[in-house]
Amino acid sequence: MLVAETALDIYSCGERLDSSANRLGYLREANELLGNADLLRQRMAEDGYLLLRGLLNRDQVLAARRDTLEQLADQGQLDPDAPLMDGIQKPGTSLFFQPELAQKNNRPLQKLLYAEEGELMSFFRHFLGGPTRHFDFTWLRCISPGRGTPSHCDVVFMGRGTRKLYTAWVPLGKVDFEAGGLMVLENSHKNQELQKSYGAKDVDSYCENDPSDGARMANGYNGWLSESPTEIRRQLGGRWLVSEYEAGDVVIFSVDLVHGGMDNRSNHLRLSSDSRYQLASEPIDERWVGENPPGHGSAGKRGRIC
Ligand SMILES: O=C(O)CCC(=O)C(=O)O
Repeated sequence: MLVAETALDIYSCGERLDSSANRLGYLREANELLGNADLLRQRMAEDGYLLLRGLLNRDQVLAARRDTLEQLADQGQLDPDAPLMDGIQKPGTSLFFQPELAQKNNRPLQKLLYAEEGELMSFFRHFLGGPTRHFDFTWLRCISPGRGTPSHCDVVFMGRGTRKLYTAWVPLGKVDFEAGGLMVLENSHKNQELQKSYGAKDVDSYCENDPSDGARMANGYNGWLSESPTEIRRQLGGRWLVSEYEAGDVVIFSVDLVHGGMDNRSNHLRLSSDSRYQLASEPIDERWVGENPPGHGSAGKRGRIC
């Protein structure tokens, strides 16, 4: 099926993406490779991502959704007259990033993402070929109607350990094109120039001896590659690849892959989590581990002489 035939209306950062067949396409599924770790690794090298439909237990995903929405309801963020599981906000509130709702032990989301014998950890042991470690910090997103996440690569936020680090993007419930969801830029993980320039940055590092870089730090460099998905696609080539998602689906991708979020044009919150996995034997980015990971706070900043 050609995207052009379906007249897809995809928006990101307020821009409508060009739906020509050479500019917009669908993510391809990798489920048929699940039994073979070599083929999964080959596909990852080729595509920079793996879309795995129904890998996760749907009931566990919905339990994580319910628990997250209950926490938001307790905070008074949801419309009390709407069904909880619809995730309708109280008028006048705006939400985006809610990691603190995911940090507590024994919550359904923690079990879904990190239980040793759960589907995700088992998948990563198979895919990575050894004992696996995950970051302790979980990026939980409850995204209000409005703009999605600008284009970026994860490496600039978490590149102080191994580069063989993978993100699992997990929709917490159905995410159709109206609600948005993850989109990735085809073949961008193979762009050596990008990796040497943008991909060598670290959002929390700054030049102690360079006032302009220091100033940039003080202003809070946000790590985005571009806030125009149209312009970055024009510069880097490839197609934006998109999909609708169901509870249980997961997209696993490389830290070098350019990706972003589609705008949420629905009337409800879009819930998803992104979590990170690597071989336990490889170096890990210290900003994202421990009981209270320092993250991008002052303890995570690193000055250097440039
Ligand atoms: O869900 C989104 O809006 C973006 C997700 C993302 O940037 C990530 O998983 O790294």
